[in-house]
Amino acid sequence: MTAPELRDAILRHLTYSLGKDAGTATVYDWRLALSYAVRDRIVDPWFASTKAAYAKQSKRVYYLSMEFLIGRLLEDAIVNIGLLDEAGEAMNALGQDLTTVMLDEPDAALGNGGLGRLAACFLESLSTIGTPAYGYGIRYEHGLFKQSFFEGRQQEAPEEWLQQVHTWEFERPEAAFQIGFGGSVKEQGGRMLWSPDEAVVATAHDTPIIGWRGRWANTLRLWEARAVHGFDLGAFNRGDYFGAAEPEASARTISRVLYPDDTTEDGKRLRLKQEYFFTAASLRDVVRRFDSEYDDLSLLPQKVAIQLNDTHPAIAGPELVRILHDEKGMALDTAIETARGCLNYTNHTLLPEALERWSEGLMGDLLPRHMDLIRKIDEVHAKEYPARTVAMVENGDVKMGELAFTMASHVNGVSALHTELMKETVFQELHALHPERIVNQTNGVTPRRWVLSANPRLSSLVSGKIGMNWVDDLEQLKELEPLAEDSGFRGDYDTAKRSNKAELSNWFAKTHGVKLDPEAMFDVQIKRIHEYKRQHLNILEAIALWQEIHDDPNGDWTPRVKIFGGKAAPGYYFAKEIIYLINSVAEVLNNDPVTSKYLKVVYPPNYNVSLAEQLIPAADLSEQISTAGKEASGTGNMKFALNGALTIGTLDGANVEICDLVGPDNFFLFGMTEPQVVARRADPEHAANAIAADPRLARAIEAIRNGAFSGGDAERFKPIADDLSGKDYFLVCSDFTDYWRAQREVDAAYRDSDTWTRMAVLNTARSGWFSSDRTIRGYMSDVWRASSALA
Ligand code: CBF
Repeated sequence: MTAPELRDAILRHLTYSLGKDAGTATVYDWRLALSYAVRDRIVDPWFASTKAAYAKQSKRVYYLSMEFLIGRLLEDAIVNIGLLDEAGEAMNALGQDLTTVMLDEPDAALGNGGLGRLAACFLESLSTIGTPAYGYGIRYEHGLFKQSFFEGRQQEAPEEWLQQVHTWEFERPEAAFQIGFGGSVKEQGGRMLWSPDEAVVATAHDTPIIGWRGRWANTLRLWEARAVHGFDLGAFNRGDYFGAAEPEASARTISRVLYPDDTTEDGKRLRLKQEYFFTAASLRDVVRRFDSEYDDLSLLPQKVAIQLNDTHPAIAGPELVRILHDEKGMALDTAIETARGCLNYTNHTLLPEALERWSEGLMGDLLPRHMDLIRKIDEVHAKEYPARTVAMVENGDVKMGELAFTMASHVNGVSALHTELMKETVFQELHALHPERIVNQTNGVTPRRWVLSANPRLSSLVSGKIGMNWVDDLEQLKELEPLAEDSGFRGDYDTAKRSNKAELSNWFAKTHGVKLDPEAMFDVQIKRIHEYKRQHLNILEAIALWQEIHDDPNGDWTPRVKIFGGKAAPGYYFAKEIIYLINSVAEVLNNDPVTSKYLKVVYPPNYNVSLAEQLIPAADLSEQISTAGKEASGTGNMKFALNGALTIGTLDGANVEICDLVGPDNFFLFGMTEPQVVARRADPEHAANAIAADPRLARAIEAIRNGAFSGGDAERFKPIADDLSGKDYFLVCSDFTDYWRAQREVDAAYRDSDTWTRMAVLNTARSGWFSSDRTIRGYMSDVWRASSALA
């Protein structure tokens, strides 16, 4: 498509789809018109892909996930269909700026963090590779909350992405399934019949996901909950206006918000309803599609691979058994085997609080037939493995990890270390019983979004040297390795980074009124706020550094800006205290006339995918400082390394593989290893000993305790100071001294700009393995046994 053709298409949509005149159209109108024009270009390859999958009778992959953190879609689509230049020209011809128009799109924040963003990267890679696939999830009316700060504290407001027209989706009223809850189970004619006493309708909304070069498009199908009988006219006519709308309001609750607070019983009930709602609708859809092509259910595992993204859709095991056994009449044992042949489970965390458990009472009440089947599945497994001591139902709880494991053909971890720890800890016994089941699939990120689009300066530098094929085959970045020794290339690489930093500084000045010196090191920690991720270790180091600069204001300090970004779960008290502390420290440091030229702390609110796309290309240093053994993989760490930020990190998650690949000389490693962490924690005095051994650490904690960041109020951050010097479960104090050492090495390295750039180039050149295309190929061969339909 040429630029003039695209311009005409945009104008056509502006006029006939939106009913707007070019003279009065706003940026929003232009964005919608452009999106429709681009979407038109995707529909044909999308249809062709669907038809090809049917024609070839391909095995399909179904990715079931409570979260798809897809972010903005317009730029992704334009880039993948190769229309970036044409779109720029077309918008210019219409008197508009393409970037401004693209930035007008709200982020679709249908996820919390890594797990949801991984799902989005996987969808794009599946389409790039040409694997017939569907993503299935929930069309949340409100995605992850909007974060703001009031006097340094996190405030949460509802996210409203659907208040604007969502141009990418197609509603499918014909693809709707009734999903039941509660009720009872009775035997009828030798079969168990579940009669729910409550039901909602799951309605499909499809978004095409186009792969790189526009050769294949898959579907993200998100379910919305609606009432079976929408509006109660009788109640309305009686004057009961609220009652008339009640069925609709109550049904819609299910797809209203991402992760409702589940600290209350009602919250838990709603969350389990959400999980069953989208899983059941998706499985119905999968079986319906299968039935339309085949009439032999034993073929199901050959034609269908279902990936459970964490335990959230683990109810898929009993639900598929229920469909096969209760509805289709398959023998129970065969139904269990057939379901297992289709299902696979990814574990994303070993944190005990994140391993889901549902009380038998709740499960039995909401899903009585599933509760029976879970007990049956457990019995069958126990019979097969009589020496087994772990059960799926224990102390009145259904353990979803055990259920997912037992009902899966393959179970995977998301980095080499995490997978080994899974075998040794949470799934130790199940692994011993099924030693072939656990496989590793280290995470990856899509290079289209995270390098090509996010970092155009680096991308054009790379493409100018090695051509464009790295975008399909990221390991080709290896060809840049010799260029690390080429001073001309290093100069260009450095210029690209400096320009990214200058751009970010301008943005900070414009949107937050903060002036950042682009010459300073940009030291970035962006991720969910969690104790195990240890943002408090980072801010503690900032405090200690601030104190040292004060001691020697004329010292040879390396200017640094510490940039934080991330949201805390609304009910997570300690994480919110950490946010409050960071903002309070920032207030003091940034206004300190002695130190602020060397050290600043900034924390832009409402961290999301789009902000990550801005921050990562401008970062010099990537903070990956979790307590070893706690971060399953991380994916931000990969994005930073690809974009030439050096990592300061522990041997945790995929940091281990990053360090191996880029080389320990190009990585600032510190901290205890996982076995050392376990050993250290056994010493009840670990924090006190660490503080006693490091006066710098003692002084920094003392400053928090005595009110240096709270106007003298010693109570304000007492919980943090007490935790650090007391329990300190995540071993901030025990790792502080080595972190400080590594940070000073970072300072020294940064002062030698040429050496720093050489290290950065090597990070880019050696991180190509972290493409999500590689990860998806791994799943295809080791887990799904699926192939590309493009071959
Ligand atoms: O595997 C993707 C990511 O998932 C998490 O975010 C999760 O939700 N459990 C982990 O915390 C990350 O380590 C991991 O990269």
